[in-house]
Amino acid sequence: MAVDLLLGLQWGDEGKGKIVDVLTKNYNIIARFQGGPNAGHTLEFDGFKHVLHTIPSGIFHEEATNVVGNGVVIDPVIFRRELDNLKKFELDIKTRLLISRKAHLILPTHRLLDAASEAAKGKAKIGSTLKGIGPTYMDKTGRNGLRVGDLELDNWKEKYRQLADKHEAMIHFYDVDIQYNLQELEADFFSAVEALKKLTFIDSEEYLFQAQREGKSILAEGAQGSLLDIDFGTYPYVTSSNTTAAGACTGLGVAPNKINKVYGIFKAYTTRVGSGPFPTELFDEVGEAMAKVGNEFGATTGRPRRCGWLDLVALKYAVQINGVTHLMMMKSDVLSGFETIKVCTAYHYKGEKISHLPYNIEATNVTPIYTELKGWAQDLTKMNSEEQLPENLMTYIEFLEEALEVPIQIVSVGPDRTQTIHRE
Ligand code: 2SA
Ligand code: MG
Repeated sequence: MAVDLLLGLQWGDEGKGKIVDVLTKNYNIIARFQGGPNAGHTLEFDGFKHVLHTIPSGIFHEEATNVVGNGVVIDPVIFRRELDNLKKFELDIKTRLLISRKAHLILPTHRLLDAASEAAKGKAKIGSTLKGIGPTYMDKTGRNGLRVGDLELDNWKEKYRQLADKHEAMIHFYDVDIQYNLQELEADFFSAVEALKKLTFIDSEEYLFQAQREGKSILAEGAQGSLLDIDFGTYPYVTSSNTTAAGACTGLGVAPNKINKVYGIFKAYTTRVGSGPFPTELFDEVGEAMAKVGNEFGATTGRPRRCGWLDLVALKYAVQINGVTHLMMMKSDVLSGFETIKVCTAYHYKGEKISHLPYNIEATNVTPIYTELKGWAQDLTKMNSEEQLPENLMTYIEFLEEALEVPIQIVSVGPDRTQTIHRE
């Protein structure tokens, strides 16, 4: 049985959590392969709104097993909080949630290092979520990291101490004013580790080989978005993992030839949280309206998200990098009421018109060239079939499909599970 992927094609917050939740009924296993508590996946159903960070978005479906893969980084403190928030749902976490022994742990000092590094950068800061993501992946590739599997060893605290002491020296090196009480942070960390140890640790790659052999279906759930990919994103304003399709291979141990469908999720417009270039960003009332109607605030940090028109140049790039086979357009309802809808179809770049993503997409380097389409005024949120969608929205959809050369299979018209239109 093959593995399907679900990935964000922009700068994150495309609505991956909602779609995984909608698709989960078709899969036996939902697996996260990268990122960690920097992610905020929002699910809404039965009048409930729930935000997940590290736990896969299939957790609310009784039949699904959820795997936190080797490519993920876990903060035991945040993980415990996530589990506490799930208590009211009375889920059988021990069997429904499996954690890779090879996943790396975020230490309290990783969070402090993240804060110190950002403070030291001043204006050039990445705008990270301050969850310790960058420093943890640095220790992973630097071969110093502490992994979930280490917690099963007697001497893990020695390894912890060594690493944390080194981090403390590094924090001083940054010479910035970071206030913290390490003893308190560590007490919290150690008690959260004990809670984590009560969960089920597995050799996840082996588990997933077996599952495939037994014909089980697997959905790999991406976090953040393709333009935040460490290799292909707007470096250095990116996250520290591969958010694109290849990341699912390394973050789960899935072979490339086992990947079947690649679902690419995008918003009908664009948002970005944190620093970094964003060619179609709007600084006017149109951008403000998108932010307000779309409730564009970070699901993890609460930061306001920057908003702008859809950037087809960037989207096409993401479709190609990931080999997207099915597109899903989210938050179409937010665009209702604009007289004109603009789409960036090319950039002005060094006196030329280009339709690919150049090395540098800073505003000083590229200017978006827009195609204008007619907007629609109808409220989409109660619509439940393609036939009901306004003609101008259908024109928008067809315009995008032609440019991207991939069909748009789902059009989302609201945050709830039920506000999802499936197209033939
Ligand atoms: P980090 O913390 O090192 O991964 O930050 C590096 C950059 O990656 C961006 N990033 C994100 N962008 C959008 N959504 C994310 N998740 C949260 C959400 C973010 C939030 O769902 O809203 O609540 O602020 C996410 N995670 C990381 C980040 O903004 C930096 O630009
Ligand atoms: Mg999010």
